[in-house]
Amino acid sequence: MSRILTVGAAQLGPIQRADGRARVVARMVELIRQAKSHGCDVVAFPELALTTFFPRWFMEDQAEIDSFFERAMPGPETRALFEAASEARIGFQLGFAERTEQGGRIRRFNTAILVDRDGRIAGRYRKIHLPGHAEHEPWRAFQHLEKRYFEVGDLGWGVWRTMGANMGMAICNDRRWPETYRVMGLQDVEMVFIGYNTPRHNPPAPDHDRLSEFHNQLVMQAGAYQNATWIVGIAKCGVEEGCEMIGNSSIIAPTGQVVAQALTQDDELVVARCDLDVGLSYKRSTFNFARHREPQAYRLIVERKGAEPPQET
Ligand code: ING
Repeated sequence: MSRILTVGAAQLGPIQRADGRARVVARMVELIRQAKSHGCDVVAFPELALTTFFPRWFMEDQAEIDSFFERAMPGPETRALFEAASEARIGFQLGFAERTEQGGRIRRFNTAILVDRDGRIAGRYRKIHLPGHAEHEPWRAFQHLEKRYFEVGDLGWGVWRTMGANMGMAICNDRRWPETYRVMGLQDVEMVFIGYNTPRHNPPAPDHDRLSEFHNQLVMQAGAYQNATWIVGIAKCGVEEGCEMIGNSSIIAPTGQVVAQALTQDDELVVARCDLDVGLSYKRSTFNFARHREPQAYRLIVERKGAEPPQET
């Protein structure tokens, strides 16, 4: 008896600065309605799905910055999303900016949660790989101040047994680092949700721009195959406040194949029937970690942060 999970990647088109949360939640509820009509068991939304991608601006007024963060989840404006999903008996994954009081101080994270069919938060992840910079760099066409507005996540990459599968999460830049997938692979993950907001233009390396979708797929297809897991990549995309972000939302099988992909850079539900047992033949052969891995040879990966060239011989 195969274990089929019908998954909806709920890609979101642009959210402008003036678009309130209620308007965005209404768009998300419409995607849940579509997901219900396609028999989806779970729907995944992008990174920072409730607001425009605010790290593109340099801000110093903490109240203005905090206007992009959620103090409660669900909160007054997101409760409608939780209610729509639980009424539809659909679980979901949601990315948002989290402001929380922890250890007697305010902490701010780029967060994603996994919510089951009953509306219960089953898992939480806080983004670890924060790209960009911490200070204002006016030479850039737009800023990328994730290192200024968020702390590095403190939860690691967890894997939770929920909705009949071993599910994990990562966020955007995490998908470019192989360690992200392997930490979850070592927890026998079967499906990883990765929301992203990826500007097409990368000011420090404009020659990479034309390869944006290729790199997006390359890293997720590799991560899926090398860890025998499904990967659901979900974009917030289109032109937000003059800044284009790529779509290319994809549902990728443990074989490494893209089984479904978005066609637009707008709100678009991408659906696939995912057989959770497809990864088994890989976990039992090529990627039988217990049989084939040699951790004693991998120490540099943990002990060294930056690359150090060989000594002159
Ligand atoms: N965005 C981008 C990402 O990793 C980026 C940052 C853009 C990196 C282009 C490299 C090239 O997809 C976020 N939010 O991490």
